[in-house]
Amino acid sequence: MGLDLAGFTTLAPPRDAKLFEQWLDKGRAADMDWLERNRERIVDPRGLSKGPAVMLVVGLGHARAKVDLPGGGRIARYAAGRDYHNRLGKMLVRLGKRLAREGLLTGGRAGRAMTDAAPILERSHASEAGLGFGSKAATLLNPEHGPWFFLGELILEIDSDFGPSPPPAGSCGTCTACIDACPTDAIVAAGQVDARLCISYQTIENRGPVPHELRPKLSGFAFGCDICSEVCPWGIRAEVRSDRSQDWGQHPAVENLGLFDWLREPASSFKDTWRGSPLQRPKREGLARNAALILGSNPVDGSLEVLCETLSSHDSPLAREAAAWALAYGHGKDAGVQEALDHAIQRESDPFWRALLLQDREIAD
Ligand code: B12
Ligand code: SF4
Ligand code: SF4
Repeated sequence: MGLDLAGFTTLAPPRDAKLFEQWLDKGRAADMDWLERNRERIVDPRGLSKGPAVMLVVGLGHARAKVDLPGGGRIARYAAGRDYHNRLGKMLVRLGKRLAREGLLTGGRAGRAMTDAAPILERSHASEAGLGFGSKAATLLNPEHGPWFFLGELILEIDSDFGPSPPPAGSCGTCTACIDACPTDAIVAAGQVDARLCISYQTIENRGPVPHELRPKLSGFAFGCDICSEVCPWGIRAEVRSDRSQDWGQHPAVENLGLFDWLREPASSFKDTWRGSPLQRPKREGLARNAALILGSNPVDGSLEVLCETLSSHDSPLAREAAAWALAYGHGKDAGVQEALDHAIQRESDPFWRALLLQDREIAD
């Protein structure tokens, strides 16, 4: 059905449940409250089926070359084309229907199809289903696809006992390339990522301002981050061996729009512009924030004007504040910047945003 990897495991508590709970207890989930809310379900997913069932875990490759935006800045490779939640989700539903048609399911139809935003610990179940092995970067690595594959699951009532499978041969060995390369030191211990420090969290999931100390470290990533995958020897090998750019395509907005466009996108057209793309997730103001921060660290021809325009007239305080930081950090000595910042501070009545603007203003001094 076009899937690259598949394996069964029992519908049972994931092997890494304890590690997940420790991760939550240390606050490493940042503001992703849904993980805490679903703690019990994640730690024991047996409630996902009424009767005895197995979990079919599948993998879909997405390796491709790095994705630069026109005019500068980058996005995570997985996000360049079609949204995997839709594509993989549909594949799983089709697969479930087909298994049912062939009379293979005890209950007559497949149970829940899941990918990503589901209350289960996907990487742990996937390693038990034999799809890959856990790594120091926390990514699940597969010898053929490296870290470049998505995971999805289907709950199936089947009349046989499909137990866990051993993971494929491979390991990190003595390598520490991802830990050494992570610009924000987000890999706080082998296999443990603190989302609060991770560029991927900050540029995709965080709905508020990115902490000041992380802003200069985004390393050109305006959405997601691939650094720990790109430096991984398993990732480097897979990039060439299993390129999937043709299958996933490139969204027209990724192909044609640059960071200036992200800052200028009107609210009325945002949905149409980004329809079908994973870049919709941080919403219009999140993308504008990210664009401003990247331009602040890497000023280019014309960024001064676009950032001034954002600071004075964007309707989102999140975007305006990011533009203020970008102007102070990247253009602080340019004519008119300090005045523009003073003006923005005077106009801002909300104490939360005003305090951040004052902090930005100090950078320009
Ligand atoms: C929340 C989340 C995030 C958060 C937190 C990530 C994290 N590492 O915890 C943020 C937003 C930062 C994030 C980023 C990314 N994510 Co994400 N994310 C999730 C999500 C929804 C839950 C993850 C979770 O529960 N984390 C808690 C930790 C404890 O569990 P874990 O991440 O699975 O990590 C395992 C290891 O840490 C291991 N472990 C713990 N301690 C130790 C110690 C040692 C020594 C070892 C070896 C292992 C180990 O146990 C865990 C379970 O097996 C899953 C989907 C899902 N429902 O599971 C996708 C998922 C993990 N993400 C995915 C992807 C693609 C990414 C990014 C690559 C996206 C990008 N390019 O920007 C980055 C990679 C960052 C990284 N190095 O992990 C894929 C991973 C595919 C793969 N082959 O690994 C998933 C499975 C989504 C999917 N359906 O494909 N993500
Ligand atoms: S995704 Fe980027 S910021 Fe997050 S752990 Fe990997 S290298 Fe670090
Ligand atoms: S870069 Fe090295 S240590 Fe990190 S995940 Fe890849 S093999 Fe493991």
